[in-house]
Amino acid sequence: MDIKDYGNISYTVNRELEASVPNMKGYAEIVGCTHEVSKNVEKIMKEGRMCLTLGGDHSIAMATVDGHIKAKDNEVCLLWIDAHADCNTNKTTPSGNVHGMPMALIPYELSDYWPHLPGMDWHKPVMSIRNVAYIGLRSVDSYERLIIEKLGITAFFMADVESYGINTVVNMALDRIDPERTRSIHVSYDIDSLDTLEAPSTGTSVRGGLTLREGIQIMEMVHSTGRLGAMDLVEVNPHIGSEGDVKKTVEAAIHVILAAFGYNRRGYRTQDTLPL
Ligand code: DIR
Ligand code: MN
Ligand code: MN
Ligand code: MN
Repeated sequence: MDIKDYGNISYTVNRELEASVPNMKGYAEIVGCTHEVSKNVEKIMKEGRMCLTLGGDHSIAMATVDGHIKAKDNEVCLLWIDAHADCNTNKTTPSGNVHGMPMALIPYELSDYWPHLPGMDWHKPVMSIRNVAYIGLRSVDSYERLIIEKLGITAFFMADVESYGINTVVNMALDRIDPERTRSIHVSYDIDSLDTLEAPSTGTSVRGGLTLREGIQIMEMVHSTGRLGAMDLVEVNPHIGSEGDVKKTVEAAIHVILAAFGYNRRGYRTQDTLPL
């Protein structure tokens, strides 16, 4: 497999933007970073590559999805694997954390709920919420629930994973967001979708989450469609927890990524060329 590390994103911060929007912590940093992320994802994908973006704060997904869509002319669907719905606006947020907002910035259907965002002129809502599905939800704010129900967003909560099994959930999600099975798939994978026991080193961990086995199965299934275009693996925070916690979390992230890019738990046939 031809893998290229494009390195870290470097960006400049316009400090004057700092307090220009209420209830968005780190706004100036996020504005500076996301624009660069979007340009990089677009460029890398236009080189014919799949793009894996490692985070870091989930707010980067507004940029990775933007770059993906610019590279693929709109034929994209989005799987959002997360304990949280991340669809607060700066008016509904209980925390001011922008990683709780990217799903409200991505779809057309929520664009009217935002004030002008200075410095974010490059960013336009880029896709319909009809092409988005959540998997793994178990910590949803009341305004987020209202948005999910009002817009009819395809959402598989942990209770659905429990009832149907992860295999059926992934198939139902892809049926809903890509009925023709033609779109480039963007997976935005928050490591906190996994249970705290599997991935403790993350900022807002919630018990009762996906097992690593379920988390891997999602990405094996996405890989087998042959249409994975881009993936974000976010919210791994090595400053949280013990050395053992960090090791466990990073290992979980690596297994999920390996599955996304073709590592096969069955092993390989002798005639296969190794994907990695
Ligand atoms: C909560 C927690 N819904 C908020 N959200 C997230 O602050 O918006 N935690 N995304 O990771
Ligand atoms: Mn989350
Ligand atoms: Mn988050
Ligand atoms: Mn998230």
